[in-house]
Amino acid sequence: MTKQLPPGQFATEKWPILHEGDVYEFHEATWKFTLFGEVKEEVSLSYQQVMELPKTISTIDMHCVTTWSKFDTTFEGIAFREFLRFVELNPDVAYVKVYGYLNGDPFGYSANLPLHALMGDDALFVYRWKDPHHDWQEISPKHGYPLRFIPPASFYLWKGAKWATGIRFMKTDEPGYWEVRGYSMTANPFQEERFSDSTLSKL
Ligand SMILES: Nc1nc2c(c(=O)[nH]1)N[C@H]1C(S)=C(S)[C@@H](COP(=O)(O)O)O[C@H]1N2
Ligand SMILES: [Mo]
Repeated sequence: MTKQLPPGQFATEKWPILHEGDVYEFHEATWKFTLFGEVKEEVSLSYQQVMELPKTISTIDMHCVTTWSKFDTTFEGIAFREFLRFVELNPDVAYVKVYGYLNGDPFGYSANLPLHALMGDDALFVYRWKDPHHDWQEISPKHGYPLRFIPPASFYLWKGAKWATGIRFMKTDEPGYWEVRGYSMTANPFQEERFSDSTLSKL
């Protein structure tokens, strides 16, 4: 299958590393994953509880707003939808924020996404990967170990929180870490939605 590069992107075989701040150091005893916001009851899951969830393997393209795209990385992880079994959503929940570690703050990084876009096999909290040049291996600490969100390819990769720590359910859309700093709320690479103010894309 021939794939289309989104406008303004180039293909890379390597998987570059990009993030703000330091690299999270995993300690199973203190690690937890929290489901909160517009839910009947907030819940925190242990590492063991998360790793017992059903696994999904899928091949997902990554498009970074800094213009590299990496096709055909195969990930093993837990589909976003598997976490819905733990919470009863309040009426009219339509958006989520996926949170990740940033510089000592478990909820320092976040990215907003529409809930309806995350129900498939291509919205995954991942812990292993492989590609045509690499055999199965753990997600490295720099790529987000022990659990890293990979968004569907219809979103730029900043929507994929490394060192994922939880999901907040929301009735209305709310900007995350990069969205507050001028990046697009909707972030579709095929529409080249890089910045929230489209005049900035001329930079
Ligand atoms: N916790 C956290 N997750 C993050 C970031 C970050 O700074 N902190 N950066 C994002 C950005 S801007 C990109 S492009 C991707 C890069 O992922 P990679 O380094 O695995 O390629 O991670 C995203 N997830
Ligand atoms: Mo990025």
